Order: sequence, then C-alpha cells, then structure tokens
Amino acid sequence: MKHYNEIGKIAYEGPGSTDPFSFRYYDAGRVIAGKPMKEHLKFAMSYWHTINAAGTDMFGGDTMDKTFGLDGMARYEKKADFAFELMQKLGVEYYCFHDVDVAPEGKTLAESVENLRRMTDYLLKKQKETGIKLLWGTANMFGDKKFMAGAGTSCSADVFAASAAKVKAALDATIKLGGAGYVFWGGREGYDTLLNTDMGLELDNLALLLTMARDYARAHGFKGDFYIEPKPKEPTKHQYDFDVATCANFLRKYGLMDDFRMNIEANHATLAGHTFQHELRVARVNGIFGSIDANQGDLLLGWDTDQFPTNVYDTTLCMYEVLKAGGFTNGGLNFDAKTRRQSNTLEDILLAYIAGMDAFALGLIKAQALIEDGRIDAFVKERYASYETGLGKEIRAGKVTLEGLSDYALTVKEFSVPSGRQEYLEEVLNTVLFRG
Ligand code: XLS
Ligand code: CA
Ligand code: CA
Repeated sequence: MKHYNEIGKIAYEGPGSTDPFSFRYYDAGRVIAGKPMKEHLKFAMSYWHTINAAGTDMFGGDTMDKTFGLDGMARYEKKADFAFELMQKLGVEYYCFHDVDVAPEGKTLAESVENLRRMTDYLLKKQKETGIKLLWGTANMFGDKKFMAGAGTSCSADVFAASAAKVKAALDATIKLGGAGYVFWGGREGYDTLLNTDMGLELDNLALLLTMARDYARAHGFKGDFYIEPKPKEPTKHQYDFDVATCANFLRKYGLMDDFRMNIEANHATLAGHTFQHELRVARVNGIFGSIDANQGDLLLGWDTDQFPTNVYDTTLCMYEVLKAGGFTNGGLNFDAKTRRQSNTLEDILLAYIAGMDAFALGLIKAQALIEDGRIDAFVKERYASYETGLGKEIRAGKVTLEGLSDYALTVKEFSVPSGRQEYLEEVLNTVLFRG
C-alpha cells in the first residue's frame, strides 16, 4: 500500500474500485433529492481524535506519534498544517475542536486562554487559504484535575468560575472562526454517588452556565446553534445529559429550547440502551435535531469505543431520519471516531475516513431509495389510518372528551388492531439495501 505522502486527493472511482485510496460511494457532487451529496452529509473532522489521539488505552501508551517532533506553539501549528492538508486530501469541508486540541495548555488558565487566542489567528489563516469551515467549537472541561467534580456542576464556586472562563474563551474562538455551532458535552457533569451530591443545585448551576453562555454569544454576534451532546455514563457513573429525552426535559425546564439542539453521537446512543435511530427520532419529534457525531460502538463492549462508522444499516436509518428532519442546517456529520490502536499509520487515518464517508454516502443513497420505494412510509400511514376519518379524526383534533369516548367504546363489540408486520418491513429494508 502507498505511503501517506504519496497519496493525493481522494477521488470517487465507483463501487468497483479496488484502489483503497478512492471513494466507492461518496461522490461529492452527485445530486440526491435535489442536493449534492456533500451538502446532505457535511462531513467534519474531529481534531481530538484525528490530530491528537495516539492509540493510548487503559493498559498501554501511545502507538502513534502525532508530535511531529516539535513542542509548544510550533507543534500546534504543525498539527494545524497536517489537519488542513488531510481534510483537503479527503474533501472534508468542516472541522470541530476543543480548546485544548488546537493550542498548548499554559501553566495557568490565563496562559491557556492566550495560547488559544493566538492559535485561532493561525486557524483563521488556514481556513481562508483552504475554504474549510468550523462546524463547531467546544471547551474541554473534563480533563484537568480541577474538573474532577464537574465544571458547571462542580461543588466548588471557583471551578464554576473557571468553567465560565473556559466557555467564554472557546466561544470567542468559535465566533472568530465563524463556527456554525457550539457544543456542550458534560464530560463530568454528573455524579459517582448520590451520597455526596446536591442534584438540584448542580442542575440549576449547569443551566445558569448554559444560559450565560447563550446570552454572551448572542450579544457577540453568534447566530449558530448551541448543542447539548447526550451521553449516559463515562466518565461519571451517571451523566446529567443521559439521552435526548433527558436533555429535552432539562432544556424545557430552564427555558433553553429555542437556542439549544442536540448533537447526537451513535456510540452514546447505544451506551444509553437506545438505537442511534431512536435518539435521532426523539430529537426530530421534539424539534431539536441538530448535528451528529458519526461513529459506532461495539455492542459487546460497555464503553465508548468511538470507532469509524461502517455499519450500513445504521447509516441508512440515520440518513433516513436526517432526510425526514429536512436535513442539516447548522449541523453536520462530525467523525468523532479514532483509528484502532493497531491501525497506527497515517494511511490508516485516510482509510478510516474513506470507510466512514463511504458508509454514510451509501446510507444516504439507500435512505433516499427507501423513501422513494415508499412501502415503509405507506405502511406507517395505513397503520394509523383510523385517525384520518370519523372518531380518529376527532381524537386528533382534540374534539373528544373522556366521557364521550367511554360512551362510544362501551358500544364496540370487537376491537381489531392491524398486524405490525415487523418481519415484512425488515425484509423491505433488506430488499432496498441489497438490490442492485
Ligand atoms: C466524549 C464526547 C466528546 C464530545 C465533545 O465522549 O464524544 O468528544 O463530542 O466534547
Ligand atoms: Ca462526541
Ligand atoms: Ca464518544
């Protein structure tokens, strides 16, 4: 196989291609349902995994070297050069980062904030040179030891203030770089035991931090979306942003539904005991679908493996929900995924992105085929047909009373419910996925 430096821009060569450094399904300009593939998919690179993660696991150190033999700011400038070159090779037009991914941490918080400010000048220059855009920014408020008891939910008021400083600096960076979104993933916003936890106080404080962030960013011209990224556990035993339904309840309670949407990660959905499609559907029906962290977990493992997504059933059902939600506005598909510990060459990064991008391109093609096929939509419509006329229509219009319904029901001799036909529908899905 070719070495990373010998590989140019990855081209679409079609499903028959055996060149590992080509796309078999992702054809950026191909129009599907009136829009080019690249606009449907809006692929983004995650800085933390792609540019920083070095293969470490709980039992062993790095298997990859991403230091470029440099230290300090020089290392981070080199990382940025590599990041933008990689995105250009892949035709990935967006990226996402945490503050600590793109700039070295200083000895003090003040130094770290200044390093970030300086590095954003460099990133802005790279963005202008390449046309690559920032999908979203965020602050890492889980790695440093001061965040051991949380950030917005810390028992320490000083740490709450440090969190505000980090969010402010990351918002300034996001706004300066024209980011379309800002993510809150509550890395340690949860608890390990209720024996030491004032849950009501912690949730109120978290909402206050989010509200202040919203007000600050809006006052400084930010027009994009704020996202909460649900995850049920890891690193804390229970994370307050457990799943989409829990987050929706939190946002409603604190009056944040207009500004916040969901950034849904596939691996987090399965950790919560849901399918990826379930989380997308819950967001869609609550009007808070926003962005996606594209990856997959391993269902035999109970942790967040952040693998590149290759399961076409999942990508198809994901893109089905995205199409039904009307597509992305400010959001996109961020590959929050890392190459395996043993896939430790630079070529592996390209191969991983190609696999993920092709899996989503194929998912998009198949999701649109599923919609055009029409059998599933028609089945669902027919299944609920009793609500389209007569009594059902009145129920939907809210024109019934409990007594009225009771009077009617007591006259019905036999109640009939149509078959759910699950196996038939699964066969339809297979047919659409695997026909020509
Ligand atoms: C960790 C999360 C994290 C967020 C951004 O599990 O996926 O990487 O996406 O803080
Ligand atoms: Ca994520
Ligand atoms: Ca994850």
